[in-house]
Amino acid sequence: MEPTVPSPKAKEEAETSPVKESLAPARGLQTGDYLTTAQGLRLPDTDHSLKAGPRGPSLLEDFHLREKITHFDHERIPERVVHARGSGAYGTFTAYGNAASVTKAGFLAEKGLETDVFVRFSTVLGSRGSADTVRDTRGFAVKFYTAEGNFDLVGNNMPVFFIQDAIKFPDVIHAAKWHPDREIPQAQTAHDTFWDFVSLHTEATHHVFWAMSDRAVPRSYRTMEGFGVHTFRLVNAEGETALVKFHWKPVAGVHSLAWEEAQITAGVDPDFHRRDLADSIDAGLFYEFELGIQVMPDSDDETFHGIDLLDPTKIVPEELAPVQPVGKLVLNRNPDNFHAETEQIAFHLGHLVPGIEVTNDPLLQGRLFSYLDTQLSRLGGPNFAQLPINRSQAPVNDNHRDGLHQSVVHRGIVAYLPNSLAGPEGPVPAGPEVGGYVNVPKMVHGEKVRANPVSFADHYSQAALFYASLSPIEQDHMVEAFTFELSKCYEQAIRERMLGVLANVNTELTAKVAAGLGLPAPEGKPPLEVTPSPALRQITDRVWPIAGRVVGIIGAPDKQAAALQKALKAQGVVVRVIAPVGGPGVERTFQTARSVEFDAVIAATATTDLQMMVLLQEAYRHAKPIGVWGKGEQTLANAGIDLKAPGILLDPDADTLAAALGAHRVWARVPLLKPAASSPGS
Ligand code: HDD
Repeated sequence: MEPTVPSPKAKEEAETSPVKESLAPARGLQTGDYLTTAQGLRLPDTDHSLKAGPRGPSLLEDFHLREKITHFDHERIPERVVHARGSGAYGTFTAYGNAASVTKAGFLAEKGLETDVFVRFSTVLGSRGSADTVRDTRGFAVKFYTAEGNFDLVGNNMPVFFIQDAIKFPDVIHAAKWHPDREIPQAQTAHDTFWDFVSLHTEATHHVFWAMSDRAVPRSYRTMEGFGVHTFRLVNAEGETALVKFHWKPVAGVHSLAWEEAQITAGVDPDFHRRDLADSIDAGLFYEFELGIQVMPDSDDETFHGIDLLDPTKIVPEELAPVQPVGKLVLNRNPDNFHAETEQIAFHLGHLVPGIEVTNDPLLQGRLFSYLDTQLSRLGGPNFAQLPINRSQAPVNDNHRDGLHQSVVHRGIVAYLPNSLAGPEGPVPAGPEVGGYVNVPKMVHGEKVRANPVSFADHYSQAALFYASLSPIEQDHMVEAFTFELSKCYEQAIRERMLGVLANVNTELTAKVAAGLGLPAPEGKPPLEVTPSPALRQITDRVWPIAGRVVGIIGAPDKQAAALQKALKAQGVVVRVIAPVGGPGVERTFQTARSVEFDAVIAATATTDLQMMVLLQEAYRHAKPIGVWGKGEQTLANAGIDLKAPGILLDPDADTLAAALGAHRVWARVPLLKPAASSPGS
C-alpha cells in the first residue's frame, strides 16, 4: 500500500492554506481606520443615541443604535451542554516517528514532522463562568491540524468513563449537573441526584473512584495526564492493525491541589487554571506533554489479559502494556480572542485521518453522533468547519453547499458526483493511494439486541485495583472525598446505598467512610485478589521539573529576595514579594495575598498580621514547603508553626527550594495533619 504521508504539493498547499492566514484578522474585516457600521458607513458619534432634542425620546430611525444593541444582544452563543468551562492554547506536536510501525497517520509516523494543534482543557459540569478548581473530571481535547485533515483526540484526565453505552449520557449528565428546580449546586457532584444515580448505576463505580481521587483537583492543566479513554484501531502502511489506547503524559508530572486549597481557590481566583495556562505561555514557560500509546494485538475477542478493550470503564494497567512515547506536544501560543478560538472550536470523534479508526466501543459509537450534532445548535448550523479555528490545513472540497453562515462563494453549477460538467475544478473521489480514508474491512455480525457483553458486568474489580494502587496519603484523600460528598446528600437512603457499593470494592475504605458519616459499614463482596498498578500512583519519590511554580516571600524586595528571584527564574519559577503595602518590587500586599497562589512560602520578616498568619497556616496545612529567613522565625512562631516540623526549611537557598518544589508537597508532614493532630490555627 502506498504511504499516505502528504505529497510535497499537499504540504506546500498546507503551508499556504487558509487556516494559517485565518489566524490573523481576516482580510478586509475590522481593518479600516474609521469607526463604521457593519455596512462600512463612517460614524461620527457612537456615544449618543439620536433623540428628539437633548432631553427627548430616542428615535426609532437610529439605525446605528439599533445595530449596535442588536449585535450586542446576540453576542453570546449557547454554552457547551457539558465541558462549558474551559480554556485553550495553540501548540506544536512533533512525531518521534516510532509510531510508523503501527499507524500510517503521517502526523504520528513521520519522524520530526511538526503538526499545529489547538488544545482545550475544561471541567465537565459547571457553567461557563464557574470556577476552575472544582472537584470534577477535566476535559483534554486536542485538535491536530494534520496535512491529511483534522484529527481530534477528545479525551479526559481520567482513563475511564461513568457509562458503558452512550445512550446513558443524558442520564449521567442530568444527574451530575445542578438540580433543575433551583439550578444548584454549581459545578460539583456533592449532591443527591449524582449519588442517587451512581449508587443505582454501578458501572459508574470505577470513574467515581477517579472522581473522588486527587486527579479531580489538578494543580494546573500542566500537571494532568490525558487519556483517549476508548480503544482505537490503528492501521499501518502494510494494512496491519493494532488496538491502541492514547495517553498524554505531562512532562511536569501529575500533581494536585489539596481539597481545602481547591475550595479556597474557587473563591479567591476562579480563573486559577485558565490564568496559569495563559500566564505560563506569555512567560515562555510552555506546557509540555508526551503522547504515548499502549499497543494491544487486534485479537478476535478484542480483549487483553482478560480485559475487554471495548469497555470504557476499564483500563489496561501500564504494567501489562507499557505506554510507548510517540511524540511531544508543546503549548506555546495563546489565542488572541477567546470567543473566536476557544469558544468556537468544535471537536468531534469522527474527525479521523487514515491510519486511525474507531472500534465498536458503544460509548465511542454514540459519541460519533453527538459531537457533530451538538455543533448545529451551538454554532448555529452546518458550516462551523469554515470558522477559522475549525478549518483544515489540508485542502477542502466537500461539495457541501449553502446553509446558515455560509461564507464561501461557490462558483459554477456542479455540487454533485458523478458529473461531467465540473471539468478539472471539480473534486474527484480519492483512493487510498492518494490518502483517501478507507476503512480496514472488519466483519460485522450479530443479532439486533439492546444488551451488553457479559464482560461489561464487572463493575468493581478495577475500582478496587485503582484504590489499591494509590499511596496511603492518596487513599486518605479519597476517603475524605467520599465522606465530604456523601455528607452533602440530604437523603440517608442514598448514603447507605452508596456505602453498599463501596463495600463491593474495598472493606477498609467503606469502614472509614461509614465512620465519617456516622453510619454502620455494610458488608459486601470485594474482589478477593487485586494486583495494584504502581503507575497509577501520584505520590512517588520522583523529583519533577518546577517550571511554572510560584514562591512567595513575606518580607521586602531586598537583595536576598532579588537573588532568589534571579536564581529560581532560571528554572522557570516565579518569586513574588508580599509586603505590608505596595511599592516597587512588591507584587502582593498582605491584604491581597492568599496561600493558594504559592507553591512555597518564605517568612522573611517579623509580623503578626492576621492575614499572613492565615496564609502560613494554610500553606502548612496544604503541606507546602515553608522557608524561614532571619526574623521570619518569629512570624512562624506567631502562626503556631513548629520550626522542627517536616518541610520547614531554615535559611533555604534556591537549590533547597527547587528540590522541595520538585517533590510538589512535603508528604512527610501529611500524617501530622490528620484531624486528631492539631494543625496550626485550627
Ligand atoms: Fe463528551 C464535549 C470528553 C463522552 C457528548 N466531551 C466534550 C469535551 C470533552 C469530552 C473533553 C469538550 C470538548 C471541547 O473542549 O470542546 N466525552 C468526553 C469523554 C467521554 C465523553 C472523554 C467518554 C469517554 N460525550 C460523551 C458522550 C457523549 C458526549 C457519551 C454523548 C453521547 N461531549 C458531548 C457533547 C459535547 C462534549 C455534548 C459538548 C460540547 C461539544 O461536545 O462540542 O457533544
